Amino acid sequence: MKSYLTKDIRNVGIVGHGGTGKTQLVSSLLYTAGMTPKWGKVSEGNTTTDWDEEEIARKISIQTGLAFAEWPCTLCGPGPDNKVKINFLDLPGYSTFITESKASLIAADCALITVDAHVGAQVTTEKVWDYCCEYDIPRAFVLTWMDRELADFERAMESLTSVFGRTVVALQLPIGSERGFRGVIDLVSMKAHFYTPDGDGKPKVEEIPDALIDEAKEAHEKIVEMVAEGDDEMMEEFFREGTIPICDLIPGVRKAIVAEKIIPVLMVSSLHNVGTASLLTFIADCFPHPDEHAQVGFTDKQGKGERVERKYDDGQPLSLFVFKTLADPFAGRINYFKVKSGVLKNDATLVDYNRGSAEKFQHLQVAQGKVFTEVIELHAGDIGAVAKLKECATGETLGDKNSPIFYEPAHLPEPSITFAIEPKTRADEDKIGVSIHKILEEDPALHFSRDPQTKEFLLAGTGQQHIEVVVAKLHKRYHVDLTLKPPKVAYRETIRGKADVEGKHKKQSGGHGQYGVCRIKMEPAERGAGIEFIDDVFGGAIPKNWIPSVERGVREAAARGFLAGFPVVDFRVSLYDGKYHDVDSSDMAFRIAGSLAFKEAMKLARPALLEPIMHVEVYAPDHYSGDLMGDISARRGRIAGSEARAHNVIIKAQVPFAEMLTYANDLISKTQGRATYTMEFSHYDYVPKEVEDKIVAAHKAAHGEQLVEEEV
Ligand SMILES: Nc1nc2c(ncn2[C@@H]2O[C@H](COP(=O)(O)OP(=O)(O)O)[C@@H](O)[C@H]2O)c(=O)[nH]1
Ligand SMILES: [Mg+2]
Repeated sequence: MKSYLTKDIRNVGIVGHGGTGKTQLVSSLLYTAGMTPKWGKVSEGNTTTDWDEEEIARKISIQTGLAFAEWPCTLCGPGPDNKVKINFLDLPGYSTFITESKASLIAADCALITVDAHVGAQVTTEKVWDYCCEYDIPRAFVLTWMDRELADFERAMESLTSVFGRTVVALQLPIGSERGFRGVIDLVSMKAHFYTPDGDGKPKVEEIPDALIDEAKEAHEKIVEMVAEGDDEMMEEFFREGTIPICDLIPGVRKAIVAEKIIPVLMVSSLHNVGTASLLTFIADCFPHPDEHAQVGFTDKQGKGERVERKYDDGQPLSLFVFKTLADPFAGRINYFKVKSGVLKNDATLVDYNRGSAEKFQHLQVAQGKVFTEVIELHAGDIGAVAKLKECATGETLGDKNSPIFYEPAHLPEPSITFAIEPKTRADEDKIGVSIHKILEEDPALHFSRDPQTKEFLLAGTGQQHIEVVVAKLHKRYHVDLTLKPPKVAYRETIRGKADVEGKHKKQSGGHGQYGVCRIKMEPAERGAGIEFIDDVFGGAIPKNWIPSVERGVREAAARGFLAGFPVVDFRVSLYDGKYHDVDSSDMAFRIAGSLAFKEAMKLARPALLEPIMHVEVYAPDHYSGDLMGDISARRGRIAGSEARAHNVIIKAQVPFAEMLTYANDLISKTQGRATYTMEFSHYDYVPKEVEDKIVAAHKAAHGEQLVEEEV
């Protein structure tokens, strides 16, 4: 295949709410461009970018899919050499897997945000918009599902401008609506593109039908004004001629998009292949090439040192950034990377700057979904794949050994839910470490650890579905069988009152005795303070070297819990007096005294349970509003507010995490899957008394009553 120069490359991230049709769109664009002989459908499980077995089984995207199309660019003039290479990053949209989108969008230089033409902007639409802002990439909206019942161009535009502002502007008008959607009017060239539904995706270009001409002219003028604004040369031309000729308008629109002065809106029916060729031409003509996207590297991994300027330029020293690692059970590890500067040649040996090791790039490839094609070189800005590097993984920079540089990896949120997993057999337990390690390589949103107290294996991720997918992968790829236990709520204990007590440890059992006495005051501290220990001993009532022993005794006892075995936090202890014995006192004696004093104090200081409270946002069609708010109240939630968004409502609430464990499934069944929600940790708050009683009783039933008097 031809090797494309930087200016002829477009790296497009496809992002948007789950189910808006990103994967189907990429599949139809590839078919229209003649890249795939067969037209893949999500419903048939044969699209190019959802090729993983979990994706096919669940009919949703879970990980980044890579693909590319070659398509003519109008600005490059006629002839066989006028094609550009469009790299697509098909990114997951369901909230559980959105971290993957953020991690891979870092490789894009522009983004298409898909929006359901019936629903308008949704929770994830705003979220991916924020990612585009963070990476500072130009973007366009694509209205998808234009063929569906109740698809409504004007209402979708209203929704987008109300959420994202007046820079959002339509570059197309629909021809026909709902099942009669037949094409688009290109408002830049002022031509009508008529498509045959379920055809080859290429339009017949004709004059604009009379019925639409007035509307089209008005919309065209609006674009001209927006493009001319802030551009002196164009403004002059505009005033002189009253308009801007179409040959100057395409570069003008392009410039405005690249400068993020306008956010264009286009439209398609991916399922019926209407509008796809027009969209490809838009990407080739109006989206930036990599070198229009500023990049910066650093002299150190943390990005705290000096900046190093680099450009997407073949003439600069070679560097590349790995944005995604796949753990393929057959091919081994595959790394997706973006060439950030220089030209990468097949068989090159590079230095992995993060590890200081050498890596050989044998069999340089480009990916069309799971089909890899070898290439001889990749120019600055292009995206490629390579298998069998020794160690290198996501987030690392490689390059020329003489010109080290580090590119900052994506900032990903912490996992929000933790499950304990239990190997089914001894053989499973033996295999678990190695196989999970492979999955961790391809999934930066996953954390694996072991509970130091219970010795349970813990998997933390972005949601229940995320962990279920990991368990399914472990089973299918590595034949490791696990049982997923219900997630645990991380309760804490604290005190509401004060206490002033003595802890005395005295033992005389022949030979050496043990003796230590401490007096402490205990009181609540502010939320989040943890444990504060103050040394208030005067006149050597306890020698200096035993004071840390008392503190240790208090902290160890606090970690074991008092009411129900959860760590006690947010209190202050001041040690103000005590007694010791020249021979019988020891570190151990004072530790025990500290622990006894703590337990004594807990009895008096009105102990209480704390629970994590989550900030929850639910997004749903507005007629579910009453129902959903009632449901949140029933979950002990507090509604913080609700906002109308076109025909949808956003409900914001604070809800105890313990009541949210079943929410994902309950919300689907309450709304036939038409609502979505996001959830993040907000703060800790007291558990209501009747709930607390139940938790304490359950703990006692499981662990017996020995808590208070147990030995250190
Ligand atoms: N009628 C219709 N269905 C579509 C269209 N685009 C996607 N779909 C369907 O919507 C579902 C979700 O599509 P998919 O591409 O997986 O969405 P993604 O989550 O955004 O990648 C699939 O069943 C598609 O067949 C469209 O333009 N029209
Ligand atoms: Mg998808």
